[in-house]
Amino acid sequence: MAAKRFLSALGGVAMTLAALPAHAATVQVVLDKLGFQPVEVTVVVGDTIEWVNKDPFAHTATVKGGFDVVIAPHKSGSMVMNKAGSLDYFCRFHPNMRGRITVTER
Ligand SMILES: [Cu+2]
Repeated sequence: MAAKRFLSALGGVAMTLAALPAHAATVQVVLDKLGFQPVEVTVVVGDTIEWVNKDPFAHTATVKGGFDVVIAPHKSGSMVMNKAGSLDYFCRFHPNMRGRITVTER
């Protein structure tokens, strides 16, 4: 009886851990003076990238064939990274602005 109760409690804990993105983090990338800082970030599946634009003009974080986040001047924009892989992105308005996100499996 006690063992069964213990096992079901364990099951409950495991389910809670799986359901809760308890460790999901938000990683900030600052857009300042026409650059992404840091240029390269590594995150885990489920994490959010938040781009914080300190410039007085708009930027984008754009992945060819992928997402396109427009970040207004002095605002921020974010995107959840839900697939593992490597993403090269750039700003559509300033194509010299480039960055890379590496998303690893949890
Ligand atoms: Cu830009």
